[in-house]
Amino acid sequence: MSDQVTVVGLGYIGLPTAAALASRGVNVLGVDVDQRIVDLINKGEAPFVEPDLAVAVSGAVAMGRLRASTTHESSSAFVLAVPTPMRDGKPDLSYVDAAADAIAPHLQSGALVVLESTSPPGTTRALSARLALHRPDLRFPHDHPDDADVAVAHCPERVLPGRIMIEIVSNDRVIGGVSDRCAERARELYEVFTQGEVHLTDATTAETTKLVENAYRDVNIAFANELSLVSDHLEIDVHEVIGLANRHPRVNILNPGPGVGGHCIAVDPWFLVAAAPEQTPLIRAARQVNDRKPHYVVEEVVSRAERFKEPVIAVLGLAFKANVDDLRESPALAIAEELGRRGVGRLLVVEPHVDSLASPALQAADAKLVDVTTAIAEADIVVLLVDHESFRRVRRTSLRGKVVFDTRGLWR
Ligand code: SAJ
Repeated sequence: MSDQVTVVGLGYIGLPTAAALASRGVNVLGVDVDQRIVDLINKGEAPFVEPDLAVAVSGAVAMGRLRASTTHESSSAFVLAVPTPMRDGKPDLSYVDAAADAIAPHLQSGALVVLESTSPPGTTRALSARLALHRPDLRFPHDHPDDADVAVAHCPERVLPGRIMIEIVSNDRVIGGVSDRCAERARELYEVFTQGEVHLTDATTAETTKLVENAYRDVNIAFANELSLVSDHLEIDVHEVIGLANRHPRVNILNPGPGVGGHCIAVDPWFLVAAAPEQTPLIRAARQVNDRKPHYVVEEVVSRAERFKEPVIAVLGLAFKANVDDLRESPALAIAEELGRRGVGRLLVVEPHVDSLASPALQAADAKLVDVTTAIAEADIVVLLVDHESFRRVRRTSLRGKVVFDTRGLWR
């Protein structure tokens, strides 16, 4: 069997993982269904913005350690990093199933299959069973824990967008094997590039641990967001309240914002709710608190706009969080679009990480993408939605005479 590692799915997790392995001298085949992504990578280019990724990809491709393809080959290990979204209130595992079906014909005795995608409890065992259906000639660990031909494990990604290339190496990893032997086998692969500690457990515990990490953050952000509503109601400054409360040695409250976005924190807690609906009222409530926050922000802007005849509204930031170009599941984008749909006023949008407004709702509202200085100069109302570093540098004097709605507390 070749010593090649295949990484399936060349997105925000798969490509950095492929580059990290390749940079340690592993021969990596990256497989993706998107020909455009495959072509870019083979030219040594990264298809999305992430600090240090482009240089890692171009180096790995130039060294001949990383190549991309839309088709599979036999490999000693397969790492699945495909999306696991929520669809119609349920985890959608169709991409995991499709990846399993695609790699099954290429499995040989001794191969390792690792699921990195954030997944509901039980997914890795089900993956083993699905592979077994395709390959009755091989023994799989859900049926043969001690003498399987193929090892199957879960190693959830835990990297923070914006810091992926650092965290992919430095974070501790949790590896859950369908059997103990599977976990040991996966450890060998991850120790090639991981400097953090590698912790072994069973697959269901690893799956649940990952969901718990993101639910923990979601619940804590929801607490901060709820405090922002309480403080508005009491007409006090939530950031001052939190800052003072955090002076207590055992209190560490997160930052309120316009809502929770991205494809992880806003999604993963639902996997826990789906797995244990009766046991998760708190996690569900936190999701609802965070999901309601963008609507609250819209209503607040609408009420501030009422005193202007033809209000000009500057919306600062569309990304789902600071210093990234990722607009997926972004509360800031949702707020800007809703303001556009409601026709609240003339919209001036600032997002330093994009060069055009692709959103049909913003186009229909005739929103203009402008720089921050122009937006503030022309605006009656300035709504800060994302705490991008460049917004921190805005001169406070330029805000004089404007109605300022700073949802992140950046300009306090
Ligand atoms: N947010 C706040 N207030 C805060 C912190 C965050 O409103 O105090 C908002 C952000 O603006 C953003 C959302 O929450 O809209 C999520 O941002 P984030 O930075 O908390 O997390 P993600 O989604 O970029 O990455 C998370 C990370 N998980 C944890 O920190 C527990 C990362 O380590 C995971 O690998 C990633 O999810 C993932 O892929 O699951």
